[in-house]
Amino acid sequence: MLDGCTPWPADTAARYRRNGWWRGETLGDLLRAWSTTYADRTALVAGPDRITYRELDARVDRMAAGFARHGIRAGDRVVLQLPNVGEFVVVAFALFRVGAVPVFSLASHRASEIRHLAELSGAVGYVLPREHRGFDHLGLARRMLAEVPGLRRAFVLGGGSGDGDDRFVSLADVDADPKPGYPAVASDVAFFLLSGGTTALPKLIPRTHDDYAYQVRTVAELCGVSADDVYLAALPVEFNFTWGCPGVIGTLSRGGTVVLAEDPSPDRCFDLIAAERVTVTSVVPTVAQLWLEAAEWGGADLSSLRLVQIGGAKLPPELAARIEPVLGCRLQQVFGMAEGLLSMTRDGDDAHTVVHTQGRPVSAGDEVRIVGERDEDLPPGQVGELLTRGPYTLRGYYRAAEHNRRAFTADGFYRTGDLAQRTPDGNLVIEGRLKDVVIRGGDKISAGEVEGHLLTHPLVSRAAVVPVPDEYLGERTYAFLVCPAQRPTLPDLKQALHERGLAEYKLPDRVEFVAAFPLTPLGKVDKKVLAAAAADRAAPRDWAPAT
Ligand code: OOB
Repeated sequence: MLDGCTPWPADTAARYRRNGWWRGETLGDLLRAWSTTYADRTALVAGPDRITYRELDARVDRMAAGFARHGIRAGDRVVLQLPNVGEFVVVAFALFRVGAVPVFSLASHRASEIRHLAELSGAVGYVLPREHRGFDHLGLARRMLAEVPGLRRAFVLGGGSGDGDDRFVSLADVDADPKPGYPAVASDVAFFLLSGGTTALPKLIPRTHDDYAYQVRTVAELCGVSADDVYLAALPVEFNFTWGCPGVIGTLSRGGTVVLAEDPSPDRCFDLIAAERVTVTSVVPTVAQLWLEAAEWGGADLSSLRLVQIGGAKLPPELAARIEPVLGCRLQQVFGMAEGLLSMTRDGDDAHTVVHTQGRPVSAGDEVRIVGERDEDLPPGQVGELLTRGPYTLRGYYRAAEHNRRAFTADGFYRTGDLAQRTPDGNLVIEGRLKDVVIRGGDKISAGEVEGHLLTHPLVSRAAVVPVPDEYLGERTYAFLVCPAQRPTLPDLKQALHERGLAEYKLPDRVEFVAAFPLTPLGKVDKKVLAAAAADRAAPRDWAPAT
């Protein structure tokens, strides 16, 4: 396995193989097999483009050879930042085939995030759009190539640099005659997902070919995906939910059709659902709410939908109860994480289970513990931290030995930071979380990361970021600041964060200045008190000055 990753213990890996869960197949080889079986069926619909399985496989082969010709080798890391376009799928599989490892960045990431991901992963390449939603990615790439020493090449969708710099390659020129025999290995890392962020900077989650192929096969089976299904990728494709739960890969594994939406707005998605006869899709609760409102207006033809998966953040039961009657299809609640574990309600579940729980883990190999403060197992009905390990859950973040000692138990359980209880009939209910994260819409924002940026402002001496409940986004970001000398203006603060290259969605929605922070008996900032005060604007703020 790639240096810096934590492999599963040998006896555990052997058991996963013996059980037929890990089959020694790489994702690149699997695409070849699917394209042989489903040759002339439509694999991908993206904008005006429709491509068959055979064409997809051929494009992947040519691009893999193209990457090899441009010096990308097995084990090389490549930051992949593309919106929902067909090229995302082609690039990802081309890199899988070569044995190179894409790092799935978000299209909304800016200098701060891309620099960190490129440095941490030791990336040699960066795949990006020339421009997207008015943002000059090419300019960002120029900066990254200048600032990150190991980064050698930028592959640009929509053209090269245009000024003769040969480190910039047009993605269209990543094309060569295919050659057989790439060295990708199934037990090795296929790609990196990003952690939802409990630490100041995002961590990299290694996903192996073996573990991801197993996840996708299991979920596609559980969701009854067939060649008749049409999956709408409404959320960003690089999100684990969209990519493989069953998502893009799960649909391809069964001969179905993947339709890529530029954004999850009801306007765009309802047209695609009607035109392409979409049967399955996955959204976060915020998007589900927008879809419900739009569907209640009437006029949309959603009759082809059979299943809407909702996950990524807490789905309020009132919203859950409206899904089936308004959208006219089954609801599946999904509790998942880029790190691995997926828990889902099932087709045969009764209405109460589907509306009020997040279902059960998808694999017989998933081990879940709900524990109290001393890591003791709690009985059903009691709320504690959810720990998990299993055949598609990581054993360690990439190059993060110190953090891993805290994030995992000695016997390899991942501490999710989520608070959950198990119902007497074995379903999980997510009750909250211990980790210092704001879940704004579907986006995970690390409080520590935003605080770190706020603290670089010369007028800010202390910063604490907490979630505040929001009707539309579920949560918003609320920043408490201590500025003893003088208060910065809001536009000034926003501008400062912007200049530091922080992605837009991480900017605090609201800022409040206080004289001091409330402290816990151990002298730590008491974020529970801060969060309660943020939720209740009328609450007193007379916290004693910190000593
Ligand atoms: C998904 O993955 P991530 O990595 O962006 O975020 C994981 C975290 C979980 O640890 C939990 O805190 C929260 O998001 N979460 C939920 C939830 N689903 C995820 N909290 C409450 N209820 C739910 N249903 O978000 C993700 C990955 C794959 C499939 C679905 C979601």
